[in-house]
Amino acid sequence: MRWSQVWFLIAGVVIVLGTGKVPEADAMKLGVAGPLTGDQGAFGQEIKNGTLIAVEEWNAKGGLLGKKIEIVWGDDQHDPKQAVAVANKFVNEGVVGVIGHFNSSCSIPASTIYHDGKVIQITPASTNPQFTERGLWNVFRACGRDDQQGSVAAAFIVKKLRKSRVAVLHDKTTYGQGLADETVKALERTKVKPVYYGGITQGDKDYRPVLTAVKQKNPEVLFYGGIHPEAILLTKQMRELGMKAAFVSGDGVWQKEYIEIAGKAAEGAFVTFTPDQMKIKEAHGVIRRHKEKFGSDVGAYTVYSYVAANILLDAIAATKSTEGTKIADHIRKTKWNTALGTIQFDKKGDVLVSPYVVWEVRDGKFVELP
Ligand code: ABU
Repeated sequence: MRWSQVWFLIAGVVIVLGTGKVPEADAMKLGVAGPLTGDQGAFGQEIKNGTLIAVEEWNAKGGLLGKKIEIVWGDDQHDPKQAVAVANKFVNEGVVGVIGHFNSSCSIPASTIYHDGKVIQITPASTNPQFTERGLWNVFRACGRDDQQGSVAAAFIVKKLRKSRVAVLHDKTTYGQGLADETVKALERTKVKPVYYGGITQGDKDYRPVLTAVKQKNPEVLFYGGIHPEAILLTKQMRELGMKAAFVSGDGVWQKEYIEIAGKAAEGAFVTFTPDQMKIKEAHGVIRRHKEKFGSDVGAYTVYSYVAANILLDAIAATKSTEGTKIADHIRKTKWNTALGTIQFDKKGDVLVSPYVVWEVRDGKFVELP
């Protein structure tokens, strides 16, 4: 052995003993992906914070199978191509599983890469049915699905608001158009046919031309399938145009930024999402730790991300294995006691129970309707 090699070895030992830090090669790598930056970054931050809290707790208890857990971040910027690049990077780096992505348009193409790499993927937030409808053994979601969410939105419009003139817009994404279509299907089951149906382009700044066309149809409700950045503009611009229609949307708009930026225009908007997490006693611990660590309340998908990470890490610990198929079998057959209450998965990877309710923006806050 040459002197340079001896010094290299000594330096390695000093680093490990001196800092207590586990060398990267010995860490258990967990992939966490979503729109970590960009206009949907607020949702990415929820995934980031929820998984960080989970991993810190695991590492404080000694890690996983004797190794520290290290998060490998993947910023897909809600772009399907970036998501595939992130997925390939994760598989090549040997992650033991993935929490993500946020957008269905990212989770779905990425899931094929994870499948081929035998990597488990649990999305905390992707609600498009196709994520779990393609027979992949490696996919799970902690959240519900848009066929459930769309039915609740349609029933609310028809039975609670008692409206039948419904215009439908979507952002042409897998989630946005998918949710719009599920809502339309459910509306049509009650014989309500949309007076307008069309797509907008994500990232545009002026939706007044399409809103003017919508206004001409005199709708009582504008249902929007999409995420909050565009919902902010649509809500503001429809009010600027004097449109009085109720604005109804889905979980992609259950975002504090929607209310903060849309301001008064958001008042009275309705959004479907799951029931108040503050009422789930098991969630109180992570909600409190989030406040202590980040100084803010959890968002829509923070606790979902925390739960998804815990299920994956628990399954690895229980099976004492990082083999994808073993972990997947264990996740499927286990009744999970989580921060969202008891969760069980079906064969496809969907949760057995996922209630949706309607929230209204009142005085600058989302308020769950009875
Ligand atoms: N479910 C809300 C938005 C994320 C997605 O499914 O694309």
